[in-house]
Amino acid sequence: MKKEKYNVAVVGATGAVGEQMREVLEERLFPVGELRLLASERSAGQFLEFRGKQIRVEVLKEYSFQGVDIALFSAGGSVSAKFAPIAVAAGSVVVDNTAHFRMEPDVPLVVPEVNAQEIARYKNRGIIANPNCSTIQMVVALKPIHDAARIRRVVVSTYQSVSGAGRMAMEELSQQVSALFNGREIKKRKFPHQIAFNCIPHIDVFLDGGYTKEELKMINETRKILGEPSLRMTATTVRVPVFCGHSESVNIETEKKLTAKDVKAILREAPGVLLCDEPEKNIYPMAIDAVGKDETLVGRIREDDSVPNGINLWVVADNLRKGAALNAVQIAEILIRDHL
Ligand code: NAP
Ligand code: 3JM
Repeated sequence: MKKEKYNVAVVGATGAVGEQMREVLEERLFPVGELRLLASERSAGQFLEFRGKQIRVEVLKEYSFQGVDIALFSAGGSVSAKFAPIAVAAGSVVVDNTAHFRMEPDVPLVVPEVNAQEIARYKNRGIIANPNCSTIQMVVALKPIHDAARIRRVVVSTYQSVSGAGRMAMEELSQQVSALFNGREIKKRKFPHQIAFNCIPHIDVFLDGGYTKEELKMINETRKILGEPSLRMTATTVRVPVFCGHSESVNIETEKKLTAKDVKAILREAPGVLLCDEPEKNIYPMAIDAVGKDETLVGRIREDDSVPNGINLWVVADNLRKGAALNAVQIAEILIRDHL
């Protein structure tokens, strides 16, 4: 018999993503029985609101998952590495927001608008991985184009907001702006350089070949989600002094010719996409407009005449919502509807 309510744990509940998890669960009327809010000793004892009630934040422990049906993890890779298997052993299904399990072949990597059918494979390990924020919004825009004309190559450059690096990173941008206006010395903790009034072409660590881990995440995750292991793709990921909302310049080449008009018609109907493309009225996607929205905004659609079948797009979404919490909750909704 189907349950009416599900006990949900949010691991990393006090973080930038964790906060959005509570908001999205409440907004979408997810049938939550008990909500367990878990974090480190640093913030245990704090109270956070959910559906008008104050819930006490508990320290994440081995026994935290007793009676939990669904555990939403966003407390970093090492926390997921240790505690996701513990949650699964206690009977929870884990939706993990970190990079830790994403590329494991038996763990489904899911964006519901793109590959919801993969959710059924949660049974392998009890874990479903949520992709990187920059990957999610891009594949929401690319999937319908891929279905119509087969994408052969992708070149993406990102303009990623500081909220993607967590709460402290947002604080760092605020403090640097204030310090610079007041003639004080700036402090650097989360970013290797001043982020205020700057762009830093460096997200996550540098790996082989001069790429950052964030760039390789985008490439590998896109291939896995689209089921195209040899898709030709390259990425440059850049941190910009925006608080929330990631923007991306995406250049694609397709097998079949599509005009800009064709692409607009495809994206107008695409699930999870909001077409914002009226340049004559100065309408195009912007981070400040994407914040708080569920959709991925797509605009600046035009043909790239430097190659036979080229198209340029500008893709923007709320990285804490569609890029993290909303995508995870959408996965959980399908899980309870079809599988639990
Ligand atoms: P954040 O604002 O820094 O929050 C981190 C959260 O993790 C806090 O609740 C923190 O609790 C908790 N935490 C840290 N270490 C812990 C430990 N040892 N045990 C228990 N809880 C611990 O970071 P965020 O932006 O929310 O991101 C969290 C994670 O989600 C990232 O590390 C990443 O893997 C993933 N993610 C983030 C995004 C994004 O756009 N931000 C997108 C996709 C995935 P305390 O309050 O106790 O410190
Ligand atoms: C977004 O493990 C960590 O410290 C988290 C690093 C991180 C990640 C990640 O690799 O899981 C910060 C922000 C992500 C992500 O979504 O890939």
